[in-house]
Amino acid sequence: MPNSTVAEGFVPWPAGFAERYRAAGHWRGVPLGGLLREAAGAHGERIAVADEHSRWSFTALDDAADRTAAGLRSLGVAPGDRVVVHLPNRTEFAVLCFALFRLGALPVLALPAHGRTEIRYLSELSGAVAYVGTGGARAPDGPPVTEGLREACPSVRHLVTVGEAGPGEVPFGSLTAHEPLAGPDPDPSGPALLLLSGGSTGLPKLIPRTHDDYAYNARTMAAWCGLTPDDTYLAVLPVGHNFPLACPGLLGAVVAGSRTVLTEVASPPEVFPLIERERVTVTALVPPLAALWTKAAAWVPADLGSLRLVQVGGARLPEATARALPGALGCGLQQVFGMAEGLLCATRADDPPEVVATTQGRPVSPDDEILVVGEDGAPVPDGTTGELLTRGPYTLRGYYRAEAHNAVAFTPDGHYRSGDLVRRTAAGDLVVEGRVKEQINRGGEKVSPEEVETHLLSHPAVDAVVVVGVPDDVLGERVCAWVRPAPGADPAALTAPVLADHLRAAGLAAFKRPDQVETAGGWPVTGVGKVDRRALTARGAERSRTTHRPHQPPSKAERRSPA
Ligand code: OOB
Repeated sequence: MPNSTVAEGFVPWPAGFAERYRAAGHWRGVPLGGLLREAAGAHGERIAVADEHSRWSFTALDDAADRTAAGLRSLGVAPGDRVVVHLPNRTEFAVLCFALFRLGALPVLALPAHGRTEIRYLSELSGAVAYVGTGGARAPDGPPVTEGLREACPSVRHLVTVGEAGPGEVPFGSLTAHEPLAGPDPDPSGPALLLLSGGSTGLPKLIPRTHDDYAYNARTMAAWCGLTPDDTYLAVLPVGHNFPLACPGLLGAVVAGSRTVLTEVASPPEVFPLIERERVTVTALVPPLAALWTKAAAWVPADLGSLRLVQVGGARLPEATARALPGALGCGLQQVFGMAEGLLCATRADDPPEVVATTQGRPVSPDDEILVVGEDGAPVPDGTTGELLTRGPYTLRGYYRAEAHNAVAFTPDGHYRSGDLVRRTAAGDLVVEGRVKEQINRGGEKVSPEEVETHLLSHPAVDAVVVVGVPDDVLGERVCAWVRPAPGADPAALTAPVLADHLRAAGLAAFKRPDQVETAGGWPVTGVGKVDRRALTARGAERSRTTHRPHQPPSKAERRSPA
């Protein structure tokens, strides 16, 4: 029986827009499972996905998806149900997601780094009926991920395990032992999956992506990157993230008949030999990884000659890295400014090198509408920085089950307020200049200050806390916690490792742990009485300069500062 709650939490495009996107050929009415079916027809025995454990042809993946869909159905997973997918970069991720697409159930895409807290939150928010992971007892760090999940979140009826299943867990492999599912296709205009947002304020939200819009997303990016069946795409970023999943990523590769290699390693000594062995042609990186690979090319012995395109996105790419990367890795660079909410901007292979080095490109669809507006909400001229608002054929019209938030996150005419500050050049390319949203971008990983603050507040020695992002040479930004010690607590005991342990025990992802901790008796407030986060960011940067360079005499400004 279809689960009506999916539709209840989903905001569709107004009918006029939907008609326009169909008429333009953007929305083809083919569900995501159908993309794999088409690829199996066209590319049959060619390899579709591979990792160090297994390789699947398009035909074999297509068949496994049908069988796994039947296996999930036999567990009681029904069309419209949500299933938390918490898997590393392994081929099982592809088998499972296509099985869920076939069934019309929705993957809720968690990241491998997520811990018990995030998994519970996502399960509750989505009302998930099942969780698929690599075994609750094998949390990389922190408490077992699935410990108490079913009790805390009674909608979760099944724990499915890739690898060795523990007591009460269903082995993933047993799901494929079923006869292929023969059922009706899901409605292509309905939601197909739920992506996790970085969060503009408060806790991360769920982003519904429909079959139609996500297929268009993947197809458009595959074309933008010129993917063909001769390409091999390397998924090195966590494939549950929109960038390596569909920009063009795994889905774009399936659409184009390219091969996807999934890997759990990212460090040059491990991944460069893999690129050589698999003859990888295209991959996607975040800026810190792009900088590391660029430097490592000089000292890691491997033939990277197969690489033709490296996409970099998720956070601001320093210009120096953008200029050095093509020469060092011997390939083209594409800057990508994207968001799980939809809009994708990217540079193109035929752009002048200057544009590729200094801009984040332009929207990839002719029907992406963008507005750059000032504080008064009115559009600003090209060359002036303002907030980016957008709507289009693959940009959401509302977060899932978030009515109150949607009222502020969207304009009345349906533009999504990205929270990003951009400038449009005369040629129409966008340059990301900053943001207005309260979010920390730690090397592409998004951290909600409020979420970290909530967890730090539960530490007995913490009386009050404010979390900000401080500029960092390697990460772009690091997580800095300003802590006011509780009365009687020893400020010297409130170190980064101590707070990290607290967050680890709470089951929060490692990338949210403060890299820097500063103590203070209070903080500056703005004219309207709110915490002055900008001042705390500046102070955090200043403090780290003074504490991390003990051998340098303090500058005049530092000597004057009371910090
Ligand atoms: C990608 O998606 P999300 O949802 O993790 O994060 C989106 C946010 C953007 O709103 C922006 O604040 C930031 O990440 N961002 C960039 C950027 N690309 C993303 N900031 C500066 N420069 C860039 N190139 O991060 C994402 C999704 C699809 C493709 C690529 C990245």
